[in-house]
Amino acid sequence: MRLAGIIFSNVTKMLDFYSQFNPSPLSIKQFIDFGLNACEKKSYLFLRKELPVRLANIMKEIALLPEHLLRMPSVGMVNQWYERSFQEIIQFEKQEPTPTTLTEFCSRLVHIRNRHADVVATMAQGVLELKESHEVDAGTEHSIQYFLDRFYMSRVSIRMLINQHTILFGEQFGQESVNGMGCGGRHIGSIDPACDVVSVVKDAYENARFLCDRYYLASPELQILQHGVASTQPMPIVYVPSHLYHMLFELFKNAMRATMERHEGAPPPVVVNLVRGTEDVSVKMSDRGGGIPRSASDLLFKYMYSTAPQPSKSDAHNVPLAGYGYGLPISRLYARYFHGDLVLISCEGFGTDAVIYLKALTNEANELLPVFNKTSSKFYKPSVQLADWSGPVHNLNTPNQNKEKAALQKARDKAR
Ligand code: P4A
Repeated sequence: MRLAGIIFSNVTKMLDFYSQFNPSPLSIKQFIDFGLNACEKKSYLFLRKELPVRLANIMKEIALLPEHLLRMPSVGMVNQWYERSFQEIIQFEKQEPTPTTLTEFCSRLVHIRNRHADVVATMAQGVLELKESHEVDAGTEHSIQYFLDRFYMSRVSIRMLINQHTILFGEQFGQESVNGMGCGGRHIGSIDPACDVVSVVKDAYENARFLCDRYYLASPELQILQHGVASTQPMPIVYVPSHLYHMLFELFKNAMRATMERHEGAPPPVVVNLVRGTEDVSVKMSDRGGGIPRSASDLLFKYMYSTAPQPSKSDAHNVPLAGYGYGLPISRLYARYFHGDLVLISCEGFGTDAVIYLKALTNEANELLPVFNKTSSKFYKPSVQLADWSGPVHNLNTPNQNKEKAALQKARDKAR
């Protein structure tokens, strides 16, 4: 008992210590410059401080979650994973970068990455447990949305750091073998300095089409345009291909599902427009799937609304395409992670445009990281917000939120 107490108070102290530091955001340019002059000792010295800082910053926010949510078993499990990983990394605090220590550090990072593999699904389970056991008011829902955006963004950033280090310095992974990105050593960690947007678009399309064909026995064609004209030119960008793929795959699944549900007979194509501007690279995906009303489009990015029981294993073959899950909110985080964005512009009755914006310049593509401080912590104490704009005109008996949800449910049911 006494030993547990000592360990507990020590970890609490270390958390307080590391959470005082702000995370240091890196730009894609810095990741690349660092990777080109790869020095394992420098990387080790940076990460043994930066990883605990990022972990401590987000763990402080976990501690501020609504009591009800913190008590859910899945959330407790995630919390324990973070505590364990934090403890393991601060073991390196005073260890000189000897060859043995560097090797141990690398395999510890791989171990930690595996431990956290199911964090997204487990946290979603926690939110589900909360919804099933408690009435969730609007203030709590807002806090949870605020937290999950920051929590998943923190996780994306920590995985980025771990991937860069382990791909650059881990010996068991040759440059060629990670995530099927074996394009002859061009990659710098998980970054491709000549990531061909056109081939990532085609790849994501083919994989979404596979699911679409299996479910609907047909699928929309793909049309790729550059600056509005048909083109077979590659468009290289400096980016993390897996992040871009993740966003595009999600958007293709939605576009195909809406299109197939709307059209019997020949479905209209999904059109992807690529443009490189001076500030942004924009990828716009347009479908003619009938669109969704404005009141419902915000809900597509809400975790609480997207959270629904997973289909049972025996039903699994019935829902292969899009549907419930954190697909859109997490895709938007990937876009925002390097200061891009993902927006939906829907015209109800016609179709939806989804636009991914990416920074065109590597020195402007900085990590966007949650920082724990007094300002952020006040978002976890939902205060009563008095409206200072008149509300929408609506049926007195129907709270507006319910109307929006009903509209989205209707759009979804149509798409089933
Ligand atoms: N119309 N437009 C979209 C959807 C409908 C849409 C839709 C019915 C709604 C929910 C869903 C999948 C599709 C679209 C492209 C998008 C997003 C929504 O990127 O055509 O599953 C969650």
